[in-house]
Amino acid sequence: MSKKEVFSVCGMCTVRCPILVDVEDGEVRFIQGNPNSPLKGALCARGAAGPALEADAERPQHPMIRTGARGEGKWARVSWDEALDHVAGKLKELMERHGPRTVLFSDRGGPFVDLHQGFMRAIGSPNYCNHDVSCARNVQHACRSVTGLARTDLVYDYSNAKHIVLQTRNIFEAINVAEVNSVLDGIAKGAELTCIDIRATVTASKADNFFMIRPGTDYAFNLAVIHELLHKGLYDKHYAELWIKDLDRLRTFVEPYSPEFAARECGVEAKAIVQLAKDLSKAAPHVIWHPGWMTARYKDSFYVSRTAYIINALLGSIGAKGGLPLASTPKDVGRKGIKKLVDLFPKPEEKRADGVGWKLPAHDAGPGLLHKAFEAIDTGDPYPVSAYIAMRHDPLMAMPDPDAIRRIWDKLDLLVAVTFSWSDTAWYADVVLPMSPYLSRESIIAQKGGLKPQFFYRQRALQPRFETRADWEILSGLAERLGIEGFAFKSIEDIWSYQLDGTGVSMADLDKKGFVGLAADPRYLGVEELKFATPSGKLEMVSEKWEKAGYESLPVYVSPESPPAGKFRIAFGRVGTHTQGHTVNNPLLNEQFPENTLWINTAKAKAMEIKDGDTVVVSSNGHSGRIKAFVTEFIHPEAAFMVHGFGHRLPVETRANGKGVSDNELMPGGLGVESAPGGGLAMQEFFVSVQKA
Ligand SMILES: Nc1nc2c(c(=O)[nH]1)N[C@H]1C(S)=C(S)[C@@H](COP(=O)(O)OP(=O)(O)OC[C@H]3O[C@@H](n4cnc5c(=O)[nH]c(N)nc54)[C@H](O)[C@@H]3O)O[C@H]1N2
Ligand SMILES: Nc1nc2c(c(=O)[nH]1)N[C@H]1C(S)=C(S)[C@@H](COP(=O)(O)OP(=O)(O)OC[C@H]3O[C@@H](n4cnc5c(=O)[nH]c(N)nc54)[C@H](O)[C@@H]3O)O[C@H]1N2
Ligand code: SF4
Ligand SMILES: [Mo]
Repeated sequence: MSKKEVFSVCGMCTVRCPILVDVEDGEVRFIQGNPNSPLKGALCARGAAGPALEADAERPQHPMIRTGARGEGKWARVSWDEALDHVAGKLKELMERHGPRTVLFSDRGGPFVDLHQGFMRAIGSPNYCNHDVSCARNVQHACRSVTGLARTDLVYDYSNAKHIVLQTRNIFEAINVAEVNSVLDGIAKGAELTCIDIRATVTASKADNFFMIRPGTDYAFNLAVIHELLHKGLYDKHYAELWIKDLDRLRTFVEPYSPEFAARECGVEAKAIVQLAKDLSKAAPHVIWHPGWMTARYKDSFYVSRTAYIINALLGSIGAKGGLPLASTPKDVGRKGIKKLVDLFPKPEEKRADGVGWKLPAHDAGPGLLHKAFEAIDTGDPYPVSAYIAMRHDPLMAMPDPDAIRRIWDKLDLLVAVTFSWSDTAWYADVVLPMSPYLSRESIIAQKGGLKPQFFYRQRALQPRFETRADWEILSGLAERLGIEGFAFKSIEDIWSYQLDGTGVSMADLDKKGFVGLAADPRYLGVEELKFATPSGKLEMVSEKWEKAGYESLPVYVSPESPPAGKFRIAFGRVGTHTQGHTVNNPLLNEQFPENTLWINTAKAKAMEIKDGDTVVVSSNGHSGRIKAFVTEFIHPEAAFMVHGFGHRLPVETRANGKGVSDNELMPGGLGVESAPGGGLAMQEFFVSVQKA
């Protein structure tokens, strides 16, 4: 009998918690959180269901090349050599015809994307994108517009906070284990919790103050809070003098947005907003007004996030302990960062197909704007995009109006899916390259900033059960066939030693605990020591960069339309037991939560003679789905909420097939509806009809 303990990293969602895996005779016996990490061995339900993913045969088991029409589900089983030869051959042909820029790549983001970005550099295409237009792009750009920094350059220091405001954030169900634990630590130490949502979530149930607001009115709410802070002098004047630019313009702008105004818009009490502003001011600067995470919801979502950062700025909490302190890089703590794979090759000089960096000068070039790259596939403007590799990404489930996406993709000469589970995207692809699940692959070393920066990595706990490969093996295999020696790695050790070169950290160091902390103590800066990256070096209430790109910094609030009779505003979010669309067929998690339901308000349901548990038909955009109604007074009457990720229709996923409804299908023309200055899609700008079945 052989037994071993392997430090690794969970892969059931992109949070990537550190884990310790007990392996016996080549099988996983137990997974726990890495006991060396500050998480003290914690894992969420999805993390615990990892072995079920490994054991599941309902996933792509070998490479496949399509033999029927796209989406028909007819495949030829091929060897890895055949599959990689085929993809590399096609890529070569298309790159010769249109130049390397014709290749588009997208992934799911996260700490290991340097490998993917490195591959795109290696082939010479500027068109690397990630999923973020359907997630947090608005937060990222809102943060840049106020502070000049990336959103992850600011830490949420929950455990030292005195007041935490969660707006459009359901921390206790949309889980990041470290975050859940530090919010609980903060609450245990006396932090007040305020929750602003359109429905009562688990997070709301733990809150001291809960505002159930009318969907899409958060911007009005935030402007009223700013109004109170400024007009009652509740903001941090010393901090403002040091760091805030254009405060007077902000003051004048918020004049009309009184608490009474917001109360009418949002359907909450004016005096509760007044009280909230007072409470925040008392707790300042140890306040976190969360700027949101999944904010691809409304046309003004960028401004909701932006005003959240502005409120934090007025309270002096940007940079403060117990607020949003600045993350440290290895360099900040006197160490060297890992060497990046993207630096192996020069940056392509070509313009990006999505327009970022030239047509759109304010937006970050890193992960670009995927829906705009799809537009380029469709129009051929600015140039032909003919090949697309979706790696660990399922845009047909994750982006609005999948019918429209399929029509655009039909113009591609090559569509490749690299994935560990079946997905709508893989099913529609020309080639499926099956990736090993996280327990049977290793990953590159990742570097994480924070109060204490660290390096961490994933080891392979098991050998792959089927003919699947690690991401680095797949991309190296393609590079080799494309004749790019510099990216054709023969072993993961070669990559690791390149990455660690010059850092003073060895693999043996990483093996001791599964990660290496680069600083002993958290690093907080004094208020005078802060540094921001805006053109002015200040926190910009009026953003120079965004104004120059043609976007207002402080636009007038526009009241969202209320749905007509019989219709609801579509709303969505997460549940603790599933990750997006890709765990719905997991045997253990499917048992816990097999299908989504439609939350609708009791009074509305009564008028429509719908009772709790009745089957209803929800429809829009030529799609209708049958779904059970969850009738509750704990949701705003204008909204119909469903957990995202359901409505699978693939015969190869017997547990998920036919269960629940896909929210994305109910968003006609959704690829063109966005919060333009943030680049995030606006997926809650749609009404759906609901009828009793
Ligand atoms: N309508 C609507 N659309 C949404 C959302 C919504 O709530 N409503 N949510 C949005 C959000 S927040 C996001 S982040 C995106 C997510 O959208 P995606 O990134 O597309 O979703 P995932 O299901 O996380 O992962 C996609 C694929 O990656 C594969 N995969 C391969 N390896 C791994 C791995 O190691 N880990 C993980 N996690 N997956 C792997 C999975 O098999 C899966 O098929 O969708 C967004 N789209
Ligand atoms: N269990 C689990 N955890 C996850 C994930 C997962 O798939 N499963 N995914 C991870 C990812 S990729 C992300 S991005 C995060 C997302 O983390 P969150 O953004 O916190 O999660 P969501 O559930 O998408 O949305 C949060 C809340 O927004 C509310 N909401 C909807 N419309 C409005 C509105 O108009 N105003 C206000 N104030 N609230 C509104 C919803 O009711 C929901 O409760 O979760 C991460 N953690
Ligand atoms: S939050 Fe849960 S699923 Fe995500 S990485 Fe951590 S343990 Fe895994
Ligand atoms: Mo996300």
